[in-house]
Amino acid sequence: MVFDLDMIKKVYEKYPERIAAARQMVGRPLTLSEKILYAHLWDGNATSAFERGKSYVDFAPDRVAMQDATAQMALLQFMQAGKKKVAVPSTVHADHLIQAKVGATKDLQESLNQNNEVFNFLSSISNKYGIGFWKPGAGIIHQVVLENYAFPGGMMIGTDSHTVNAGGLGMVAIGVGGADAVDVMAGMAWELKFPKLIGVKLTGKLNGWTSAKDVILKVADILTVKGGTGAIVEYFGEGAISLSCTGKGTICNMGAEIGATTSTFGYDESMRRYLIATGREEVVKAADAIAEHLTGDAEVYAAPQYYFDEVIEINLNELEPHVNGPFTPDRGTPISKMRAEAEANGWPTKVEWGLIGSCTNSSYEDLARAASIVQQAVDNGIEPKAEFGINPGSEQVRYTAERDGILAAFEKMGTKIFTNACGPCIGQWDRAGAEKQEKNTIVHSFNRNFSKRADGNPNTHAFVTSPEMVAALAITGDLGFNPLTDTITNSKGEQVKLTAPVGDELPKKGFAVEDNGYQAPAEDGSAVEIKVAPDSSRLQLLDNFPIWDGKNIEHARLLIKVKGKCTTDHISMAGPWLKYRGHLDNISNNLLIGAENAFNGKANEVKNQLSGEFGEVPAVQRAYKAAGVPSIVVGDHNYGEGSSREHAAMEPRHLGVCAVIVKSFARIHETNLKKQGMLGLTFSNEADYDKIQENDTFNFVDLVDFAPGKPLTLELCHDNGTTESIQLNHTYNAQQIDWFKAGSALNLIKLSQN
Ligand code: MIC
Ligand code: SF4
Repeated sequence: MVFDLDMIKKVYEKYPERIAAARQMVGRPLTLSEKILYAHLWDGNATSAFERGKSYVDFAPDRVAMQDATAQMALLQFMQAGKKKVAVPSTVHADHLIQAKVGATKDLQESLNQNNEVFNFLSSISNKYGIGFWKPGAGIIHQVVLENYAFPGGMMIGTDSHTVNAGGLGMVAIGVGGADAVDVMAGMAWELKFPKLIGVKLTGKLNGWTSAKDVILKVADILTVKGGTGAIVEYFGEGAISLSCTGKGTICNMGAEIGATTSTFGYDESMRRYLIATGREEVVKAADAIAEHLTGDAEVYAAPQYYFDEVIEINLNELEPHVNGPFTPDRGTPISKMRAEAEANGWPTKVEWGLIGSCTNSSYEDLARAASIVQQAVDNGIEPKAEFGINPGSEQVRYTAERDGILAAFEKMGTKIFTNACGPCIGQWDRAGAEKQEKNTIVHSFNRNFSKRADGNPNTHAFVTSPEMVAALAITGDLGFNPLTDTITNSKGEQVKLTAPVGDELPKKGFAVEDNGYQAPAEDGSAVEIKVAPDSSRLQLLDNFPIWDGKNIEHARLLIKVKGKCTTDHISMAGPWLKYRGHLDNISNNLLIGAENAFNGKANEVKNQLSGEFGEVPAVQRAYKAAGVPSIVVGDHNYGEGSSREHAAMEPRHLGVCAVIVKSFARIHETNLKKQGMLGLTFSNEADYDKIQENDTFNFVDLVDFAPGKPLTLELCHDNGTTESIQLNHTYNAQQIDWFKAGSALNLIKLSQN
C-alpha cells in the first residue's frame, strides 16, 4: 500500500510552475534544496528571491512525523489548538520508550506493561485527530518514515532531530519542536529562516571497509558539531549517485550532529530501487515525470562554488573507515590512527559492547554487511571478545533479515536481538553493571555519543562507527584493531584476516513482513474521548503560560551559568526521565541537572540567592518561582545542541526562568525557546560571558522596546555595588515577539480561535 499517494501527486503537479517562478526570481540555476524550498512556499509561486541565512520564510510542509517521547507534548499542545483533525498527513511512532535488556519479546512486553498509559494516550489521540499510529515494536520513526512516507522533492517536519534521515530519499525533512508541529497540523504556515547551503561533492566510490557512515563521520570531523548550523547540506557527484538509498539516509541522518537544518540528495537510481523494493512503484512513476526538478541543475553541480555558501569535496576512493568519539560525534579518527590516539588520550582500548542499530544504521544493508563479518568469525572459530546487541530499524527489516538468515548469523555469536526501537541509543538500556561507573569503552553505529547517553555511566567512552566496523571491533574487543591490516587469532591459534564486508543493498527476495504494526486512524474521530487522569504521574494537561506583563524584567537572579558543552541531554536528560515526557511538572525536576556550574565545576549544585545555600538546580529554581523572583540561565556555545525535545525549553519556562543568554544557540532549541515565550538571547560581545558573576542581579532595561533587529540591554548589578551594562542580540522577528508577548506561540493560536 502506498500512503498518501494523492498528496504526493498534488505536490508534483505544482512543481513545474513553482520551479519556473523560482528560477525567474532567483535568476540563476537552482540547487535541489532551493527547488524543494521554493516549491513549498506557503504563499504559492515565488514573488521574490530570499536571502539565505536572513529571510524568515513561511513554508507549507507536506507531512509531520512524531515519536512517542516528543509526541506527547506535541499532541497535548495540539489538543488546545481547537482543531478537529490534522491538516496534513501525520504519524506517531512508538519507539523511544522501549528498553533494551534481555531481548525483543520480553523487553517489548515489559515496556507495554510500564508505558501502557502513554501508549494508550498516543493511540487514542492519534485515532481522534486522524493521525497514523505505529505501535510499539513497529520500528524506529525515521526508518519507518523512509520505508513508507518519504518521497523525492517532498518537505516534512518531525518532532525529532533525526527527521533529516528522509533526505536519503531526496526530501527536505527538518527536525522541530512540538510547537512547530502543532502549527503545521493546525493548518498554519511553518516558518524557517531561509537556510544557507553547503555543497558536498562526492567523487570516487566506496570500497572495502568504507561505508556511507564514514562519509558523514568525515564531514562531522571537518565541520564540527556546529559547522552546519542554519544550513542545508546538499550532496552530489558520482560518489553520491553510487551510494544506496539507505546509505544516503545514514549520511543525512547524522547531519543533525553537525547542527545542519537538514541534508539531501538528488533523485536517482538508488532511490528508484528503494521505492520499488518498498512497494512504491506509483511514486517512482510520478517522480519520473518531473525528475528534472528533483535534483539540482547541472550548472550547479558543475561549478558548485558559485551556488553554495561553502563546498566540501570528499573522494570516496580514499576515504578510510572512521571511528568518532568519545563523548562527541565530531571527534573523528581514521581507524589506522586509532591505537595511537587511544593510547595518547587514555581511552580504554578494550571494547566491552558492540551495538548495531538506531535510526542511523539499522537498514537491511547495514545488518547484512555487519552479518558478513560476524559470519566470518563464526566460520573461523573466533570467539567474540565483547558483547553484542542489535536493534533492527523496523519490523519489515527484522522480519526480512530473519528470513534471509542474517539474524541467525548474529545469534550464533550470542548477540542479543533487541526490539525494533531506539533502545540503547536513547539511554533505554538496562546495561548490567553500569551503576558501578567503571571506565570502559563501547562502540556503536548510532549518531550520538554524549556522556552518559547510552548507559548513564559518565565513564563509558562511546565511539560511533559503521555497523561493519562495530562488528569487527566487538569481535576483537579491541578499539585499535584495523581490519584492513591486522589479523585475529582464532581458537586454534591461527591468524585470520577478515575480508571486507559484503551485503545486499536490498533483499534479493524482496521485503516481507507479517504485521508491520500500523494502526490507521478512524475516519471520523470526533467521538473518541481523550482521557488524562488528574493524578497521573505520566501525563498532565497543559496550562497556559502567563502572558508578558508589558514591563521590563527587574531584579532577576542567576539560576546557573553553564560552562562548556550543554546539549539538550544536559538540559533535560533522557533515559529514566523519558517516562515524564508527557508531564511537564514532573519532568521539570530534571532541569539542567547535567550542566556544569561555571562557578564550582559541579553538576546540579547551584547557589540559592535567597537562602545563600547550595541546592539542586530544579529545587533552587522552584524556590525562586515560589518567591516570585525571575531568573536567567547563562550558557556557552551551541547551547541546546542535539535533540529537538522542547521540554528543554518548556521546563525552564514552567519553572519561571525568563531568559536564556548564551554565546550561541543550536537552531531547534533557539526556536523552541521562542515558541514557549522565553527570551533566547546571545551576547553581542562573547567575552561578556565572563562578566556574569554568581551573586549578580539583572535588569532588562529596554525590554519594553523589544523590536526586530534591535539589541536589548542588560544591566548587571554586582554584589560589590558596581553595575555595568551589556548588549544582547536576538533574532526575533515581529511574529516571534508576539509569541513572547502572548506568553507562547500556542497562546497566540488560542487567541486567534476566539
Ligand atoms: C535523540 O536522539 O536525542 C532523540 C531522543 O531522538 C531526540 C528526541 C527526543 O529527545 O525525544 C531527538 O533527537 O530529537
Ligand atoms: Fe531514536 Fe536514537 Fe534515532 Fe533518536 S537518534 S530517533 S533515540 S534511534
